[in-house]
Amino acid sequence: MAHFLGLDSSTQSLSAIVVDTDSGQVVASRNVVFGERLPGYGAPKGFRPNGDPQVVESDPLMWVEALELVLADLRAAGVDLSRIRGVSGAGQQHGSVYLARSLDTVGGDWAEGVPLRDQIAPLLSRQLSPIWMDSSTSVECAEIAAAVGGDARVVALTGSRAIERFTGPQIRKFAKQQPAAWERTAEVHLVSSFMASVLAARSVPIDLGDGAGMNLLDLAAGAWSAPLLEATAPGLGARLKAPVASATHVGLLAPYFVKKFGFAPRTPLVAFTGDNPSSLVGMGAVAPGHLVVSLGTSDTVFAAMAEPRVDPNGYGHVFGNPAGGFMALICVANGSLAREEVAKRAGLDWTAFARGILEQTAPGNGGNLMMPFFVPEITPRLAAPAPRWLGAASFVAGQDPAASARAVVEAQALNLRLHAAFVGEAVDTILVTGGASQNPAILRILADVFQARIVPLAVGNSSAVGAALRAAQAFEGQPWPALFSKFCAPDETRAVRPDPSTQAVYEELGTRFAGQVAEMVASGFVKR
Ligand code: XUL
Repeated sequence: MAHFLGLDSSTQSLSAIVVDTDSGQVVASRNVVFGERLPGYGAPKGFRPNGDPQVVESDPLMWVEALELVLADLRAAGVDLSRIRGVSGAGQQHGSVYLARSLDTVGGDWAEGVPLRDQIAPLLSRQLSPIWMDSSTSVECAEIAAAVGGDARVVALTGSRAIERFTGPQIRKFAKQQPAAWERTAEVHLVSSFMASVLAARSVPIDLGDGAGMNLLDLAAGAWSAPLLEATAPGLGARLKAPVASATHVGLLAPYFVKKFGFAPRTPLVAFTGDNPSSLVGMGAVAPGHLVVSLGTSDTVFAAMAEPRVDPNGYGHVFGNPAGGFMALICVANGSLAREEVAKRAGLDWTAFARGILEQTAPGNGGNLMMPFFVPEITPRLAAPAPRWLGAASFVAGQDPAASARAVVEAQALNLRLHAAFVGEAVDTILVTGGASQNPAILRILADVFQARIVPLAVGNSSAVGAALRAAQAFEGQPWPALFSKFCAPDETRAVRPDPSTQAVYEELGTRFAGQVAEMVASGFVKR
């Protein structure tokens, strides 16, 4: 029987899923939530609180420890890891790990009996990794764009403007602010390639899917762009391996994992990719024509693209499609953290949150509109946390919990709708994934705001599923449609149809929301 392991190292947790491609069954899945299982890292939500809201960092050793925990959890659950025929994975995009020695110097194995984190700690040239929520590099973005001839050239080469959270601007800031540590850095990894390298105990290259989120990849050439490398940091080209296609067989699981967790000797690894590209696979959406909304720590909207096309408004990105070609994406930073913040202020658990929306409030929320921005926002570009409220003066979370719950979700859906045009043509069905897609009230609001049928899949965690399917496709050569029919089936029992009678309400609210966003952007919340 053919079992494949998919891993997903995301902002708040690390997940693992084992699929059996013969039976079409999910054999097991486990999730290690960093804040719960590894509280010693001081990162309750997966990143370290920082006095500056624009600086967001995580400890890569936390990811390494979580990797050992999740594999131990699978074993403890009775999963026979010796049956795994291939492993791949995904990582939160854009985050970077800095190493003083290339992981190739590790030589393909870790010392037995010594925890991995203790072996990797001395290799780091920077203790903390900037992650995708960091928005502190506006200056570096402007410098990079100026050095290569302007924003339009960065967009033409990489598919995105120079973007604060993207790896190139982050590398530039590090090299400028800590030149000695940059000098000591021998190798830079993305979260995805770092996790793959840990498993291989040697340096695994970045894939084209995730590599496109760095402001360094020449999309047309599928290679690092010489002018961008040069504009970013001295000697950067020597610190990155050439990027590889996502289906590349990049090595073998180190014997350390074979001995400790019972994998078969010489278990092969496929290149890891970004969580969103991996999710494109896990949603069965690698061909154009499917639109996906992912509701996680970040909310994203993405779709496969026939030809690379750039966002005239500067928000959208072009990443690599792991099945070949490209994908379009927009990303909203105020996803689950904003929903959780409102739920907390309103004193609601998720059941009460959903009930408040469905039973105690009506579409349009009596005209109450929230600007749902609690951390610096990517789409639209807003520098400061700016919880702003419109409507009745008394409308404050805590005083009207149900209305607050509806307000945050309606505003988030309107924000996605406002900015999603670049990603794909209006469709009558939208696939939905991510933790919040379990919530029927959120699906109802999405259906009504987008006037589209909202369809979750039967198997959750599309990013980890996508990783397992990529491993299966690479090693077994099974066609994508065969894998999708087994693991990406819609859950029609939870699908939600739009209510046409709500259309006018959301047109009116959407117009007000767009006006308010324009006002915020014009009034100095914008960074540059
Ligand atoms: C995408 C992005 C986020 C992270 C979160 O551009 O920044 O969706 O990938 O995991």
